[in-house]
Amino acid sequence: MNFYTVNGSPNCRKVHAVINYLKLDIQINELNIFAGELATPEFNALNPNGMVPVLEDGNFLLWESNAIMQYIADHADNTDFYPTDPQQRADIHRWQFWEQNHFNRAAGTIVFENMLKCVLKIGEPDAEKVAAATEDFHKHAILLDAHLANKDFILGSKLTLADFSVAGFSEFFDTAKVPFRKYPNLVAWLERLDAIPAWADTPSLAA
Ligand SMILES: N[C@@H](CCC(=O)N[C@@H](CS)C(=O)NCC(=O)O)C(=O)O
Repeated sequence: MNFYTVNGSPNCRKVHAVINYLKLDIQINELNIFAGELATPEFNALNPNGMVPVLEDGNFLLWESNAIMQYIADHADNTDFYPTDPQQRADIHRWQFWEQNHFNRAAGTIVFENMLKCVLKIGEPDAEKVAAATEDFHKHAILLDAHLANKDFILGSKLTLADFSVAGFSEFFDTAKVPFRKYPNLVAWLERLDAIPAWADTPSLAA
């Protein structure tokens, strides 16, 4: 299998961490977004959205980070990380939908406005967008913090795909002033993740 990724992409990091955690034999192909490598006809044939991550398994092409995480996790023997029990699977999928539609949509907007715009030299943060996304973030962080009150990980005592998905943007939270430090259970959970080598050693931005 081939994994196409861009250094600095939180959605790619999520997949890359799964590859490392499950020790999967998948070829990593790093693309340079600044050199236009996501805008070529060749890359468009892999993903017509022009986005990473992408997985290629023979003739099968898969985009969308959470779908890729599920697919590759099914190739491992580790049934704790992506259990086969239908309710546990549905629970993981629920959190993966939630992170894309709510938590990381809010966090990702703050990261884009407060950090990426500066890195990419494409203007100042839009204060109205930051304020709206921050309000939204608090709403979702309150829920996550309460959920994690007596759990080590999102599904309970064991690490699963859900944790890597929801934590996708976390390495940028401090730099981008995402107000997560108000939420002690959320902070403690991120610290537990950072103690897992496969997660900690797979940052979006290589040190
Ligand atoms: N929902 C998609 C989002 C993918 C996405 O936003 N990828 C970004 C990098 S994190 C990208 O490729 N951006 C390039 C562009 O928009 O031109 C997923 O989870 O895979």
